[in-house]
Amino acid sequence: MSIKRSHSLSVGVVGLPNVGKSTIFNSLTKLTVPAENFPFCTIDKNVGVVGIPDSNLDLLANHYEAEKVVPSAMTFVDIAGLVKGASKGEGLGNQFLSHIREVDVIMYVLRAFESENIVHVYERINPIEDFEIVQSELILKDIESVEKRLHAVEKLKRSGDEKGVREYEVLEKVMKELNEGIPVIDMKLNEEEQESIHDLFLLTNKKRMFILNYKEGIGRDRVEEWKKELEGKTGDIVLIVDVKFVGEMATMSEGQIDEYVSMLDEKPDLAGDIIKAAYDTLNLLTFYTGSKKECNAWCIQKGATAKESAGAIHTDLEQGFVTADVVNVREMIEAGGWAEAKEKGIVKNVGKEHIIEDGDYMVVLANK
Ligand SMILES: Nc1nc2c(ncn2[C@@H]2O[C@H](COP(=O)(O)OP(=O)(O)O)[C@@H](O)[C@H]2O)c(=O)[nH]1
Ligand SMILES: [Mg+2]
Repeated sequence: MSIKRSHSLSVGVVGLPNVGKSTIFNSLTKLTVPAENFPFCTIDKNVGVVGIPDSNLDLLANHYEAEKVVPSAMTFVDIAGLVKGASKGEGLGNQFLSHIREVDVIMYVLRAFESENIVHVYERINPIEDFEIVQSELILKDIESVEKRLHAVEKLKRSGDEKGVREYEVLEKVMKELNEGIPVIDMKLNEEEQESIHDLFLLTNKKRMFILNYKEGIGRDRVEEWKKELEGKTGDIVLIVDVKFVGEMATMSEGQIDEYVSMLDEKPDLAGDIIKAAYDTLNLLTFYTGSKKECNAWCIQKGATAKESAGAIHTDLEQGFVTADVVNVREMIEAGGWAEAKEKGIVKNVGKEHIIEDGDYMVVLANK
């Protein structure tokens, strides 16, 4: 398994025009806590980094009375609407497809609301078909990439080069399934096959999650049915969100929000729900480091070792990794602190192959 060592993972907001992508993007940027050390920062108008609210990190920072608190972050990219023909450059298609190449997870926003004023490009409400239209464009783009690579590998294959022959076989298999309309992520490729297409960064090889942008009036039953159908088709997480309402909430005062929310069963938590879904989609966990100077939350793929996790903090810590001390962050604080936790015997000293767990607090010892 290859583990991405990064403080920040990125989510691309993808869908047809006029489905609520920018409304979501804008709300996310407003709804996440803009604390001193992790302001929402807009890199450009379509890219934003959101600090992930985290109660464990709050506890830890409080415990150390930390001077600086750095949460793990999620980058959102508002990718302009894709339409039929985008893969051939229709609209500004091609350019935006290249933005998708850079994200870790594709968040499809699908329209499940009616509106006389806001035109649906295909003049009907059908989120399932909309998903298929957009995904087809990504598939077409992948076909292009695989085709190019097939040509390049053909010579190698003809020369009898063993690696070339094998790669050609994999590419042909992928090509055949793409032509049947199957995205790479659903092809159940084994590790070796994944390895040989890795460098192509295929668009449909990315993890997906879905937002059904729903408004009363379309019928809750219908939306629930679409959700089930999408879940069945993809096996992915599908959230039903009233995007416009959440967007409006982002501009309301605390008092107005309380008044609104008192009429609902529970407070909608768009940022929290989306971040949790993205974490689950990417199979991530959070671990912590801390001192009086600085407390950090880090995210990494489940299954990562102590050494790989050290690499998320700093590459030097991974290269020089000797050993690590690990304890659940809440248990450490409940014990009264690091020294007390050690005394109590709940701190484990672990080697490089030890698998890190969600909520671990870690101190790395490394040769620099
Ligand atoms: N009626 C209604 N309008 C919405 C909803 N979500 C978004 N909109 C509106 O639809 C238009 C397009 O939204 P936008 O977020 O810009 O869509 P994008 O093209 O996907 O980025 C805007 O005028 C939004 O206010 C919704 O749930 N209901
Ligand atoms: Mg937009």
